[in-house]
Amino acid sequence: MRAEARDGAVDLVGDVATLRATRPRVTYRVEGRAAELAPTALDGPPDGPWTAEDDHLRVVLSTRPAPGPARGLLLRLAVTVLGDLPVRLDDTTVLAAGGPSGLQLGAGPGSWSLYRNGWSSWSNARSFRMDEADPDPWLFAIRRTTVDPGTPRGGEPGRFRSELVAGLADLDGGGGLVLGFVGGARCLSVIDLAVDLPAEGGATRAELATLAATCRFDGATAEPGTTLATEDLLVADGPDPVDLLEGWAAALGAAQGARVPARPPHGWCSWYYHYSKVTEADVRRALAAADTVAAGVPLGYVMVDDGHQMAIGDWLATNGKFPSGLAALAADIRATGRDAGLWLAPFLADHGSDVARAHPEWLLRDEAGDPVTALWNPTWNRRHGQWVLDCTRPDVQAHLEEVARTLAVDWGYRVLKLDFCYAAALPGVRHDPASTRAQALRAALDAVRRGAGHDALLVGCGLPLGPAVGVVDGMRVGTDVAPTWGGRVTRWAFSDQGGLSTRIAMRNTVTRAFLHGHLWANDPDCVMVRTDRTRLTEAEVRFLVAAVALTDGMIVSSDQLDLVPPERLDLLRLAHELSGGHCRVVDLFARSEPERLVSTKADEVLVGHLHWGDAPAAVTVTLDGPEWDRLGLARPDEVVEALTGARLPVRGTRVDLGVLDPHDARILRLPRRAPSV
Ligand code: 9PG
Repeated sequence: MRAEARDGAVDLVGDVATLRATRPRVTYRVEGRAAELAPTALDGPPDGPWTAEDDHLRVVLSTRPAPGPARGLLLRLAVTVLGDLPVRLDDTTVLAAGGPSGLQLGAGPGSWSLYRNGWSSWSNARSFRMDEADPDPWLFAIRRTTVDPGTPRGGEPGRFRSELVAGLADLDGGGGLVLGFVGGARCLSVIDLAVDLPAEGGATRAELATLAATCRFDGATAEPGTTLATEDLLVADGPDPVDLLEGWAAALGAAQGARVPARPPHGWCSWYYHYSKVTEADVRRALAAADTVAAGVPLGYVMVDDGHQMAIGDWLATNGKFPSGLAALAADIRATGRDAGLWLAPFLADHGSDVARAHPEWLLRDEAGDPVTALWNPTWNRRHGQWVLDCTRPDVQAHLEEVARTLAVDWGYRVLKLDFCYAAALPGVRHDPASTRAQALRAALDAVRRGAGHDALLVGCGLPLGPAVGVVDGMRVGTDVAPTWGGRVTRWAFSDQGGLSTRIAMRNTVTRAFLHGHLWANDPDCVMVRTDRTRLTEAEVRFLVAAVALTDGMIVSSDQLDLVPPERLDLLRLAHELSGGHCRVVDLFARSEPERLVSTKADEVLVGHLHWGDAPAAVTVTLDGPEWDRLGLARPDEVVEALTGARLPVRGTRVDLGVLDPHDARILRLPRRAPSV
């Protein structure tokens, strides 16, 4: 891709896609008044950099080739404060293309599919056709934990907002475009796409209205003479939009020093069986079972999830269900050769917590001076919502560091699950007026990392993606699984995003698979294989195992292990055996619920089929000739299906999987030819 100035605007010209007449735009405030720098023309040489200014700001837009295989362009906007008044920066739009000819890609919006990524771990990510609507969840409780309140969606058909990255595919021609920020520690960011749809009954075609990529400075104060730069925006086009998304993830991971474990961590977690009622005895029973009935299942850590704490915010004091205390329990877990893990929501504080009572000045407050409420969770406090710490305060950072040091270093909880982290990035009036919301969250995460030490394993949860890269080792990429699939009522109640639903959780596991190994190890959430206290069918358990194994995510058990039948424990073992490949979600853009996953390993290729449908269906896998060759596959007469053990005949390029139950899955194990030298 190359940038060319034309008539005071910039064109980004690629082989597959061209963005025309893009210009930057900045919204800001001076002495309380809202202003906008929206140049109608940019100055500068044909290949940039290009500038524009008003009385208060000068912007400089520069481009450079992106390193790595993406062959894209990196765009950056630098904003300098002119004059002698401080400026509060709001949105800096690095590029905005507009009008019907603003983006040339294939035959136009009628054949486009947009990959839309959500804000945090729990937020929805999937592809959309242009005539779809993408409203935020209507239920306040779900909206509050999954959506950035600073970037709400309007929800009209044809109006989309993706966070951090967006991909566009031309479903007819096959090519695509990615717009993604390759930094997330300084700014939260959004990509907006608006398409004007044909009028009811009218003959006009869908047309681009706007495509814009924006870094959010959240009103951060910039003093006169200072220069702030946006995160770099990668713009890349190419023949394969799935590859483009993965190329963006690789670029972000490299730019922000991602921590990627050599192999994804694995273990046991108390939450999805015991929930908040967990006791010390439950954890000790799991520990004993891990060495006996479940001895063949790799369980690297044993984690005490939510339910140990005296109060949200007081992480060093246990309640009566943990009589030995946290330090003794960690020592006993570690004595078995496993790592000890602990859940905490480090940036939250309950009304009744010691931390909130002792330090009311630590609480994040709104413009009116009232503490910001992050959520209301009746299992923690029926009467009050949870407050948030202002993590730009040095004393709060010192506190976070000390808590993490005590838990991870002094007591030995080498694995910390950091939950509800979005709270630290909520809008509010902060101690440090120069801090963006992303920087406030990043400072909070950095403090935890400093305290926990370089070797601790930090797993992010309820965490916006961009600021987490480079701090966390593992990252939840979807909403909570549940011992139920989640049918139509769930879909309606959660607006088909967020909430507690194995189906919705597994969709993100698949749609965010390309982040894995580039930004962190993906945590798809726990794999429940039990037969007690569950309404998951055997098919749904297979689906869960298949999705987690094919995407190579963390494999975390959350059953009462001594009650799990041996053949179900075998499924956990099988998940380990099947994982380890590089996953490609073939129909990521073609389907909102992708069903075809290809996991490539050294000696075999696993072809997975996920059946999302609510009715049984006959399924055939077809691999065309070039695909067999590209994957280096031997062409056996029959192949093994991994989840049922069936041997299935190969007929030409087709394998008949038979009739799949609702929410079932199959995995074909295709041996690769020995690599030719
Ligand atoms: C512990 C759980 C588990 C789980 C996390 C997270 O809005 N809510 O009230 C709400 C409650 C729980 C929740 C998300 C939202 O789940 O994802 O794995 O650790 O916390 O409370």
